[in-house]
Amino acid sequence: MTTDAQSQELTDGFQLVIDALKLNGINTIFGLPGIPITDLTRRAQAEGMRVISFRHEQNAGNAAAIAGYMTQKPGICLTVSAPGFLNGLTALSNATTNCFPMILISGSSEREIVDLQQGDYEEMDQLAIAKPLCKAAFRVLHAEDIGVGIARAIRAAVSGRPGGVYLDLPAKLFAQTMDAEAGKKSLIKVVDPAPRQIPAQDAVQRALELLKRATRPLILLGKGAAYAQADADIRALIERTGIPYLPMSMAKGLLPDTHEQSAAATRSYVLAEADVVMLVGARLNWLLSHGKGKTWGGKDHKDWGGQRFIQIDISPQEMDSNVRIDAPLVGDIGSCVSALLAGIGSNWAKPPADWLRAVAERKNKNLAKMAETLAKDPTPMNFHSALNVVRDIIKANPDAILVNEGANALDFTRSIVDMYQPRKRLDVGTWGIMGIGMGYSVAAAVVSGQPVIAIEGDSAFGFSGMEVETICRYNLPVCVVIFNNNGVYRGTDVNPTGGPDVAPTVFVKGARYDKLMQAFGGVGVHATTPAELRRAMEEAIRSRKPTLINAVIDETAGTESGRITSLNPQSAKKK
Ligand code: OXT
Ligand code: ADP
Ligand code: MG
Repeated sequence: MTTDAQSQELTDGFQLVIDALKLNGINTIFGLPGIPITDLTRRAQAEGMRVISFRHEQNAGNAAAIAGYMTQKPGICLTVSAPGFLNGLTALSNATTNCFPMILISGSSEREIVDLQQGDYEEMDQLAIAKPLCKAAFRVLHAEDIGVGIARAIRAAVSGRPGGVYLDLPAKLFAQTMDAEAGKKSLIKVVDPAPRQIPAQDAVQRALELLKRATRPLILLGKGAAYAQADADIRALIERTGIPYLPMSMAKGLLPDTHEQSAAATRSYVLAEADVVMLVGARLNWLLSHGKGKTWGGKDHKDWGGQRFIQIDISPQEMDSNVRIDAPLVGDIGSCVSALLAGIGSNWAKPPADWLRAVAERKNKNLAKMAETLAKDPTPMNFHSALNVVRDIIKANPDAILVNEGANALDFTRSIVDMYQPRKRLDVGTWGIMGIGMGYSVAAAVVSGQPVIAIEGDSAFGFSGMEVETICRYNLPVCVVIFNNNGVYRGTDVNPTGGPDVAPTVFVKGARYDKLMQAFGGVGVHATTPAELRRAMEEAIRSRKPTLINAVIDETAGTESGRITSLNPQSAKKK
């Protein structure tokens, strides 16, 4: 029934979801259609949104997560109920672990039936399942609450420590109608979604005093620092203090890896020897050996190495999570770094010359050793000779985005391929997760318009490989390079029983992944030498055509788990 106060026009749940997203500047959806969200994808496209359809929801979810990391706006992943939702959930959980803002929106089945467990189509209590795996989870039951639901999801994803948010939209909601004018008024344009968090002045002073007293200071840049987009101030902080810095994997390029203060090439030395370490958007988790033990110069694997820590992080709870933080600096990185810069002024004393000299000597020795290894051209091609090519290509195309997963294919790429710009290296992150490759590549190309180079282990690629069709369908400038060594870590394991099954880590030998790309109209190249690889990569960058290069790598060249062999449990019992 309409009254005088109402307009004649109606709107519905589908429309309100689209309007709420657009009102908040969100114009891209990564998803996979089906009941009950097929019409939502159609109508979103009709309303001018970019709707990127994937072949599996995990890849759409990974795309949303990395879009969030690159843009500071929550990436949206849209899925169907139960199985689609579960497929997206790994990505949501991974986004939360990595502090990337995203919103997983899943359609869900009829509440009354789900709650009585009467066996609805794709029945599942999705909200309850999502809750422990993400930063926040909400459900909207009424069309007039869609505006609030989306506003809450956006705020939860991007404010404070960013993370993944689940938004449950039951099928019935989409079809609900309401007065169009009232619907419009119910929407919320979120004001200041990620408010700055200014650090306390005494905390800034404490940090500066500790830094001033250091004789062997070190700055550690993590992906939180890259996310913060405070690039110029971070660079100024490093250059004005003259302190050597170490970039975590995804912070590579925040300052060019060729910067003279980078200590990346002498990681073990600086971690063990530093006396004061300032963490900027990096956690003391497994990737940093929990801030203690032999890596940090401790006597045994759990012993403190004697370092004093300053930690800049937006999350107060991160402090003391592994070792004592002497100077916690809680706030957003932009605000913290500019407060430090104000305190540092223009005549800050550089670190003692003997520390800088010791770091530089070791670094230059390692760089020279690496240059020697890279100059070799063995047959068959190995990780080093192939990556020497990738290194040159990125140097010549610093705008290109590098996606990277695998074990050896990951670890060698990280240390060999220099990055020159912020947020250009996207990889397996905090979990060391396989399967991010094609989702990240699609989103990186869609969000930035820049060429994407994905360096993939052959196992890693398999987790999301079907998305090469997606890459072809949207004609994205993605060049996938598969480091094909016939398996997980190596292709040389044998079945000790002599039985017909191959070893668990071994794949079909000599597989031709390039033909997979050709099946969808992309360019497929089989490369067995660095020269062939170089030609194919140069052509891919020039043409911007979807390309997959099957780079054949010596199957004996890798090691178990790459650089993290020691994490494999070793039983004292003899095999
Ligand atoms: O200072 P030192 O002397 O120590 O030297 C260091 C640097 O100083 C130096 N360096 C340099 N030298 C010269 N020049 C330059 N420019 C330079 N830069 C650095 O080099 C060394 C090393 O430097 P780095 O790397 O910085 O230091 P280090 O000590 O390695 O750092 C420690 C870490 C922990 C920070 C680092 O190693 C790191 O970031 N590691 C991440 C590891 C990771 O996440 N790995 C992925 C997981 S492995 C495994 O779990 C895999 N799975 C299981 C699986 C997973 N993950 N997920 C799912 C959903 N299911 C299953 C699988 C299935 S990997 C995998 C597939 C593997 O097979 P593939 O075929 O895909 O791959 P291949 O192995 O290629 O076959
Ligand atoms: P890495 O793996 O590179 O070491 P982590 O993911 O472990 O990085 O750490 C990133 C840290 O950055 C998290 O603790 C997160 O709370 C923090 N962070 C993310 N964004 C910001 C920001 N804008 N300001 C301050 N800290 C941030
Ligand atoms: Mg492999």
